[in-house]
Amino acid sequence: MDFYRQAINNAVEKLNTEKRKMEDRDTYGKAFLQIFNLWRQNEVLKAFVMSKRFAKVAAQLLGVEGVRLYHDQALYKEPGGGRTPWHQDQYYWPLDTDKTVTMWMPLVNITKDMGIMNFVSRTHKLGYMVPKAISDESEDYLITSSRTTTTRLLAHRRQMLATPLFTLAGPYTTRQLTNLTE
Ligand SMILES: O=C(O)CCC(=O)C(=O)O
Repeated sequence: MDFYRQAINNAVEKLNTEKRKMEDRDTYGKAFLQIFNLWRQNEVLKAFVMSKRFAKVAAQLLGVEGVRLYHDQALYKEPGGGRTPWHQDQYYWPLDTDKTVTMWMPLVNITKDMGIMNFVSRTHKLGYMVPKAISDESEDYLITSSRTTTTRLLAHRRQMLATPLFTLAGPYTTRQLTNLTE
C-alpha cells in the first residue's frame, strides 16, 4: 500500500487547486479535498484503479458478470477540516440503475478518532431519498424526511458498503498527511 499511497499523494499534490483557508470554505469545502479520475494520470494509478481484483469484488457484490468504472476519486481529510454531513451518493451519479457500488479504501490505518466513514444499516433498501449535494441541507433533509431514517441515523453503525446508503464521516483529527495544506 505504501507504493500506491505515495503515487496517489503525488498526483493529488500535483492536481489540487484548493487554496482557500479552511475558515473561508463552506461545509462541503471543509469536508475533504477531492481529486477525480486519477486513473488518467499515469499507468501506475491506472493499474491500481482498474485492478481486476477490485472489479471482481464489485461484480460479486452486485451479482453481475462485469462492471464499468464511473469515476475514481481521491478524498483527503485535512487537519482542521470539517465533518462530512449525512448524504447519499446518488446525487452525484445520474444513472438509471441501482446496480451501483462504491469501493472505499483508506490509504492509512484508521482509528475511530480519525474521521472514519459511518453507514446506516439497511438504508441501501430505502432507495434514493436525498436529492441534495453533500451539505448541511442534505443532513437536514434526511433527518426531517423520515422518522424511520432518523431513528436509524441516531442508531447508526458502520457496515459494508452498498448503495444507496446514507454515509457520513467525521473531521480528520490527526496531523498526518499535512503536506498538502501547509
Ligand atoms: O470521507 C469522507 O469524508 C466522505 C466520503 C463519502 O461520503 C463517500 O465516499 O461517499
